[in-house]
Amino acid sequence: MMKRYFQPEIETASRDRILEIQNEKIVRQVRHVYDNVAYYRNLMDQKGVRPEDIHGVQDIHLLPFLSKADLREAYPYGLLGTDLKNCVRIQSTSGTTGRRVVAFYTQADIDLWEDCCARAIVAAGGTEEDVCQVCYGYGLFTGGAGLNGGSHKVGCLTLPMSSGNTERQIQFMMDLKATILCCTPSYAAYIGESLEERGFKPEDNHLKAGIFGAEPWTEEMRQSIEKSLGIKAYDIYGLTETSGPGVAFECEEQKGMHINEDHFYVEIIDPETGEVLPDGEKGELVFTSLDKEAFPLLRYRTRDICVLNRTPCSCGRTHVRMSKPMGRSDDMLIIRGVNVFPSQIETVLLKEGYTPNYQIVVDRERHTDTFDIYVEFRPDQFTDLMSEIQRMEKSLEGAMRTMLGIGPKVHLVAPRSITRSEGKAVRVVDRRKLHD
Ligand code: DLL
Repeated sequence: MMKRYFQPEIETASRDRILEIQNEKIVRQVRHVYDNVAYYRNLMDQKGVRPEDIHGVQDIHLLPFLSKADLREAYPYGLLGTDLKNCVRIQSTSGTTGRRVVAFYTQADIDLWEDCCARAIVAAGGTEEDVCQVCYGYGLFTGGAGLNGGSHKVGCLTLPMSSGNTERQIQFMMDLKATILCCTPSYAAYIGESLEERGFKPEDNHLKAGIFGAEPWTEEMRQSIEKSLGIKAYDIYGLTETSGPGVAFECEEQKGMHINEDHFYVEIIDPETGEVLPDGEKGELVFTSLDKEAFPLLRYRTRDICVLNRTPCSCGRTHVRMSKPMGRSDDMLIIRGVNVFPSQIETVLLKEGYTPNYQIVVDRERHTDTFDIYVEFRPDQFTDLMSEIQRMEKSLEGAMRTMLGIGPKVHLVAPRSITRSEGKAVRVVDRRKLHD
């Protein structure tokens, strides 16, 4: 039978009940952390906060924040909340941006994490009838392991593909009639493109839904993927520090992601002052894990910028919704003094009828920033008529200037000449850092 929720009693619990659960858990969790994590105990002592000062979530603001800098300082075992012998797994980030996070899990932690992913799969229409193709990376990255575990819990037939080898992805997808696709949105777009190249139409595959996350993507990108694969595309959010994917997920409304509030307490803060902001204001997401044993982070600053929405959702879930992250405070480029988010560029490209295949290159020449965007022609637009190329480039430059308040140099390049990603896309090459 089609289930609407994986754990209905908690996913549709009354707000009073959710608060009751959170209050109960936070008291226990702060005690657990204070007793077991010396690093955080020191931070609490420095701030003069004792576990008995925390009576419920209304007191969370008294606790110190944890940041990526703390994670680096405490690496690898400094934030461990239990004996290593109780841990059964680690997962880690790729460390491409210079941060390597190693997160630890007990079996109970993995169980709760997989529940969160199972909720996301059921929200996307997943049942035991489904064939769920997981092409997030397996291994240290949390994407593969998380969705794999969730898919098992739902009872889907799970295809543990991992990322890459697109030829094989397509063969399994078609031969085994995959109905749910899990991967990064940029890889989903690439799979769509590859199917089209092989002469498949959207209705030729059996997919009905996709669960895409791990990197920012726009509404325009959603529509483009939905069209090319003939599916409904759902967003999923999470980070290694909080277990992985499944902290929040979209329902059929596709208007924000429900945060699993029985496991994560969420705050939005002003990234400059650390002040807690009221719902509806844009700020940095801060999570407190309410029941993790091995890696129990309290008030962890994600650097992701977004807005919370507590209006009731027609899907029946009562958990608060977060907007799509509108970039990270550390993803923002400052070019000639102007703040530029890659998502703004993606929005313009898709609105103007281009594909989401682009790369931003920023450099510095004679103390001035240079700003170039490489964009692929669509195969049907491709021309070698110089005047036509220049006209298209100028037109795109104008649209970019209107959106960004700063004009890039646009270079149209041949279809498929920008390297495709199988995991998180590399959208920005900032060469300025090499000189400074
Ligand atoms: O990306 C976990 C994940 C795997 C999420 C699969 C969803 C699906 P990290 O590698 O630690 O973990 O990267 C976490 O990725 O702080 C966000 O900046 C970004 N991110 C994750 N999901 C989304 C999303 C995984 N849906 C960082 N939209 C986070 C935008 C996202 N950004």
